[in-house]
Amino acid sequence: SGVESAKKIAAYKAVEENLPGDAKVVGVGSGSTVVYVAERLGQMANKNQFVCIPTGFQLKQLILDNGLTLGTIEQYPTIDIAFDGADEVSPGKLDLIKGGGACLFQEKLVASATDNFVVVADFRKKSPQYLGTNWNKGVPIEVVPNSWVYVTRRLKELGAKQVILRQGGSAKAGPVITDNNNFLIDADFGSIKDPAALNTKLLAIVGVVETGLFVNMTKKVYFGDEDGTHSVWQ
Ligand code: DER
Repeated sequence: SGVESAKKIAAYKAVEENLPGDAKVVGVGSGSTVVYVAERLGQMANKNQFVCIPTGFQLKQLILDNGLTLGTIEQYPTIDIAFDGADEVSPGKLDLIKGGGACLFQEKLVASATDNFVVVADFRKKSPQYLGTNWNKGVPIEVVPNSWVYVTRRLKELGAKQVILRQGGSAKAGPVITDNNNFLIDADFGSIKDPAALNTKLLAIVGVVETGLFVNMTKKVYFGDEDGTHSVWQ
């Protein structure tokens, strides 16, 4: 499909054009687009020279499936380059909404451990201006389980229009449990004109572990476009 081939070209071009020949530690995020990042890394001639740092259970498996060497962020707290997907990207500052895949904590940890954070996404993820425009499922927020009702109250006081504890649906009775044994709340703030300010307010709420607002962290974004080409925002 147009979306699937867009994901693939974004991922392949991002790896081909940014993976340093002497890379030692490579972070790989979560989701469906980074599947192609792991695939392309697995084809690189220098694949045995670097270790890959996962951002959750999905990526541990994907790294091993592609014959890549698995490392941990405990062993490698400094990462040469990291690739990850996004749910929405704002033009200009390249701020992101992430967390659609419920892996935002380890994704943000890996993204903060590198100076070379490269995002890969299909054309649907481009925001026309502000975050919260195309992505309408709210800002994903990881919370300590027993704080979720209190955090919900505080988010509504901050002006969230809708606050939902993410449920497992048909996959799991009850709330989604993250890879870090926490809950996820999706808080809809509509169009977000100042993601940095909102992120600061969210992080100040007791019980909030991390947010899906990736502010001032992204170096480049590779998009696969509908016409089969790719474009780069930086
Ligand atoms: O949760 C995330 O932030 C993931 O990176 C994910 O949402 C990216 O989406 P994708 O499956 O369309 O790549």
